[in-house]
Amino acid sequence: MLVERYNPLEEKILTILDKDGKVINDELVPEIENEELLHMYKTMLLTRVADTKALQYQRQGRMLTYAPNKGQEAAQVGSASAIENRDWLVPAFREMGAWLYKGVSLEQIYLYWYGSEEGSRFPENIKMLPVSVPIASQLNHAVGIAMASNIKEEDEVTLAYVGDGGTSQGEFHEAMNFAAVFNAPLVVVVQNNQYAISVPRLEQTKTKTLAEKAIAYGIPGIQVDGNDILAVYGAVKEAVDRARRGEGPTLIEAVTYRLGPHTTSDDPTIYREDKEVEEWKEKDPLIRFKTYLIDKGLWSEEEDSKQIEEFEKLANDTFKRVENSDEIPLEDIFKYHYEEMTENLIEQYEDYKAYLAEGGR
Ligand SMILES: Cc1ncc(C[n+]2csc(CCOP(=O)(O)OP(=O)(O)O)c2C)c(N)n1
Repeated sequence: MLVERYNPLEEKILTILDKDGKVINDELVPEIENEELLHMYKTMLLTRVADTKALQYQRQGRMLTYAPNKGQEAAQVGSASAIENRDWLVPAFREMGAWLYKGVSLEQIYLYWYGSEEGSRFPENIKMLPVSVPIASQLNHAVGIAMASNIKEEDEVTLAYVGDGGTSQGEFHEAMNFAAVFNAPLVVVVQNNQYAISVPRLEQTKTKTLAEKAIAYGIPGIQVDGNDILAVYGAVKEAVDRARRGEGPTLIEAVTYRLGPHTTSDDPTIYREDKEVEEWKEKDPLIRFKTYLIDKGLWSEEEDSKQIEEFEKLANDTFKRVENSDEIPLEDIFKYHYEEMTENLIEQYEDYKAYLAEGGR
């Protein structure tokens, strides 16, 4: 078992594909069909393209605040591809690859960041909760779902996400403890992207890893190279299988890096060195997986360029549809905070209406 072989207290981290896309742990390569490998790669690529585009739309004043995913695609797709349709996915807010993999459309994702709650209304067959911005609050919901699955004797597992910063919230501890005590079929993936806005991981906690926190809850924990999609998949799949067998929750720390800003309101050059970013670019999860697929004869640079063009067109067409959809009445923003609008809200609503009437956006 990977969780026994890679004890976080011994600072062991699971890597299968090295940064050049070469397999360094042959016997640990998970069994994944070729077609599935390609689907995983294409989902990562779509995430990269749609994410880059979203940042541009925001900079052009066409989108609200946006939280970029660049650099974290393997942690997202590698984990989401290890669950099945019947399983639940509980997001934080930086998992575009996982949402796409789960079947959420790009249109809905763009709608969400465009400010429409319609972006959170998923079709019935997609078992995913809406994006959760209050840090770590989603984890208690995730444990609740997993406990309910046990009570209802449903054969389903819940996969939940949180960031490195989120592990300092009270909700993280409550959720992990509840999950362990009630043997909930839950897998928590911590996307350790090294920063909680400007707070570096080293200032977040005194423990050497985030995975070792599992030990205090009495559950398995493992640290994986979050830029290696095969390692992420392998660890999450093992945890999902364990949960489905009724053996309770697992905590997985995917060590990755946020290559972009925290959100579009952030300037990361203030708190981190370009050199560090450059070093992490060398470990780009997308390039690593692409090299692996090309070496396996499953993909080529030509196909890659063509696919990028197709995805760029898809992103632009999708976003134009979102922009041109007239689905968000302005009053929605103000109307549903309270049963009746407060004086303050009425004033803000009127102000904003006037601003729009003058041609503002
Ligand atoms: C309860 C709560 N406190 C503060 C914030 C403001 N906030 C938004 S993102 C963030 C940092 C989150 O860091 P991390 O969990 O590492 O996730 P990342 O943003 O790096 O993906 C904070 C403090 C919030 N959204 N919710």
